[in-house]
Amino acid sequence: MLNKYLKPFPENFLWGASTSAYQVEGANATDGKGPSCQDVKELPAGTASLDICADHYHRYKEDIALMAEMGFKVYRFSIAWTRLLPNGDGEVNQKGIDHYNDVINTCIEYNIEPLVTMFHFDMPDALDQRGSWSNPDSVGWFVNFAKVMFEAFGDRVKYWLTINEQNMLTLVGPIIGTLRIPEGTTNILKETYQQNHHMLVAQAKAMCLCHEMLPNAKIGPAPNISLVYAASCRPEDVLAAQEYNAIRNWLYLDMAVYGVYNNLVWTYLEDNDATPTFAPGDAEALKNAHPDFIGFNYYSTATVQASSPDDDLDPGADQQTARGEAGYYKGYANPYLMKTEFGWEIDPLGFRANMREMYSRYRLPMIVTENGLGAYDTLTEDGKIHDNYRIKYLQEHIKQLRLAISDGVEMMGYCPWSAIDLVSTHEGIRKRYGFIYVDTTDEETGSLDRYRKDSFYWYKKVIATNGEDISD
Ligand code: BGP
Repeated sequence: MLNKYLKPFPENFLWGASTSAYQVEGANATDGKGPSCQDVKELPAGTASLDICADHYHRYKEDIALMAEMGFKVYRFSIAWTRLLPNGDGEVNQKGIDHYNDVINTCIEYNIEPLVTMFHFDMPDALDQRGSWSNPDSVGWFVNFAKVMFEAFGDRVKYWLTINEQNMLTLVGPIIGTLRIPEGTTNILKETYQQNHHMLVAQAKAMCLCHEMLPNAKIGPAPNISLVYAASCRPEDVLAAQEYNAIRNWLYLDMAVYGVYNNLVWTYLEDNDATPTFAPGDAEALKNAHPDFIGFNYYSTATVQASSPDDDLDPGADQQTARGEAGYYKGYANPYLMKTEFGWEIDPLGFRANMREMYSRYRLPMIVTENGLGAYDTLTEDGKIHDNYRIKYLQEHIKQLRLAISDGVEMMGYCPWSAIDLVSTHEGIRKRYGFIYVDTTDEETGSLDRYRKDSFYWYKKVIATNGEDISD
C-alpha cells in the first residue's frame, strides 16, 4: 500500500500503558488478600518473589501521578480476585474494594480512564484446590467475581477486559504458573481444552452480565495475538500456518465475537479425542455474548512450517517463542527478524499485518492492551536510564499503528507493556518493560524509588502531540 495520505490518530485516542496486579502490586498477603496460584507457585530459579514487586499496592498514588505527568489518557491494570474474594467466592473483603476504589478514583482525578482487566493469570488458590477451571462451577465463580466488580466499580469504570491472554493460559499455562491438571488425567489435551471451554463460557456470561448491569460500559476480550506466517510458499507450510493461526489466535476471537468454535480447531480436537463437553445452555451463552471491542496484546508474529507426526519438537516454549505440535505445525525462526535480548522476535510490520487481519475478520474497534520490549536497563549514577532501544522499538510499532489506522483499521488506543517496571511472568524483574524504572532487583534489594527513563520523556511528547511527533 502506498498510503499517500497518512491518517491522524483519532482525537480521543487512548494513550496509556498496562500492568497486572500480581506482577506489580506486591503486598500479596496484606489487608486480607488470599493467596492466588501465583503466590503458591514454584518460582523460576533466580527470579524475584511476588511479595514486593514494584510495591505498587502502597505506591499507586505516586505511580499514577507519574503516569499523569506522561499525559496518560488510560491506565490498564488488573484487579486481584483474591483481594476482593480471598477464597475466590464467599465473603467479600471490604479492604480490597476500598483499595481499588482508591486506585480508580486517583485515575479519575487525573482524567485517566481506568481500563480494568478482570482476570490476569491469578486464579485464587482456594479455587485451585476445588478443581480450578476443570470444575464446571468455575463458570459461576468467575461470573460472581464479575458481579462483585460491576457492583463496586461499575459507576466509574467504563472499559472492561475479561480474561488476559486466555490463549496463553491454554497453550503455555505451565510456564506462566497457571495450569492445574487433576491427578490421574490421561488425556491432558482434552482436560486443557475442557478448562479452556469453561473460561470461554465464563467470559461470555460475564460480557452479558456487564451489558445487563452496566448499559453504558464496554467490554471485550484480551488475547495475545501473533499473526502466523508460513515459513515458505510451500502449500504444506501455508496449511500449517492456517492451523496454528486457528489454534493460537482465531479460536479465541471467533468464540468471543461469533460464539462458535473455529472449525479447524474443532477438527484438531476431534483428531485428538479432546473435544470439550458442553453443559446445557453453554451453546446459547456463547452465542448471546457480544464484545464491544477487542483488546489484544502484540509482541511479535510467529512463523511455522509443516510438521510430520513423528517430529520430535522442543516443548520449552513461552508466549512468543514458536512452538510446535507434531503432525500440525513446527516453529521456525524467521530469518528476516531481529530478536530481543530475551529471544523474542521483533516485527513491527507484523503488528500492522496483525491489525489488518483482525479487523478484516471481526470488524470491531480494537485497543492494543500490551506491546513492548523486555530488556536489561541500567540506572546511571546520576539517576538516568538511557533506554533508546525501547524508544526505537516503540517508535517502529507506533509508526505501523498509524499505518494500520490509515489502512482503515478502527483503533481506540495503545497501552504498551508496561507503565512501570514489574516482575515478568517467568524471567524476573531483570527483564524490564516500564517507562518508569523501579530500583529493585531479583534479589529484592533496592530502595524501590522511581526514576523516569528516557522513554518516559519521549512517550510524554508522543502523547502530547497525539502521535504526530514520535521522533527521539
Ligand atoms: C504477556 C502477559 C504479561 C506480561 C507480558 C510480558 O504475555 O500478559 O503479563 O508479563 O506478556 O511477558 P514476560 O513477562 O514473560 O516477559
